[in-house]
Amino acid sequence: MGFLDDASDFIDRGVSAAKGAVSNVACEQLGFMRDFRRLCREGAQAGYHERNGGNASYLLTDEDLRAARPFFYDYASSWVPLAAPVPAMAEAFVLLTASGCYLKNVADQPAENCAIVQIDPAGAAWRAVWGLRAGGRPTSEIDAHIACHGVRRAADGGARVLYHAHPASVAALTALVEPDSRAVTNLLWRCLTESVVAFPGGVACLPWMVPGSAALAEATAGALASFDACLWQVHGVFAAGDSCDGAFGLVQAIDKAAAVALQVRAVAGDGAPVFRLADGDLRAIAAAYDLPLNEAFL
Ligand code: 2HA
Ligand code: ZN
Repeated sequence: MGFLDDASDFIDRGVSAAKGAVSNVACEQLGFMRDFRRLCREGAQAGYHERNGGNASYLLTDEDLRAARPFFYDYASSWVPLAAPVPAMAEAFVLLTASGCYLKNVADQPAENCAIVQIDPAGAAWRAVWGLRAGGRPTSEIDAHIACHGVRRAADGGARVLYHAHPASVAALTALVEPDSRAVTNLLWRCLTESVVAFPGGVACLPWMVPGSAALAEATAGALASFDACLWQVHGVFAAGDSCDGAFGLVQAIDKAAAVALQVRAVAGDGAPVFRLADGDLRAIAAAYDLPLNEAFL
């Protein structure tokens, strides 16, 4: 008996649907759910989610939890261990997209394409308390999501949203340059004026790793301790935000800069561009907007 069987078992009881009908509200209509559904729709419309590409998560606040709890199943799934314990996430509740789901379908069918999971008191396992109405399990990148929420929660009270997208520009650019965080940040900062405004701390860039692996989860959590976004070589980007708009906007800004860098490279070939932002320009923008520029990356 795998988790799939357990999930189908508790989901077949239809408890959530019944509760929604009685109160004439749906978990899907809660504010955090609506934001999350819109994030998935916007990401799909932006072309970031071919097939089942990409995934997202949202760390519930106490207020969200109070609003959502009445919709939770009476019988949660059985506990499933995480690849590595994340003590900072003990007892947290996290909304995640489902494994294999197409993000374009999340907005219309959240209960089938998402799960709310509860983390156990040791931060070592999760169980589904809502969603997955058609069975299945949360995203294959759940270990990266929980580990990253953990480092952010431990450091600064958390980035509510983690968003993994597949912009073509990021896959292409990281095929052309070494996965060096400083070099990649420089490229993105210097080819587009607003880049330094969107990510003054820079971006991390990891070498290629197997998607969904414990190694990728651990390395991404390490990167997210210091950066708001981490590029995965020839794969995509994993970004943190205080809101769905914040995480999505950051990915858009990285996508735009990566696309410009590629266009300049395609046109200029080996020739140097006529203009790139210099250190002084980046410092001037940071000073004008009072941004915490990562000087070590200049
Ligand atoms: O959810 O994008 O990295 C599918 C993926 C894995
Ligand atoms: Zn991916």
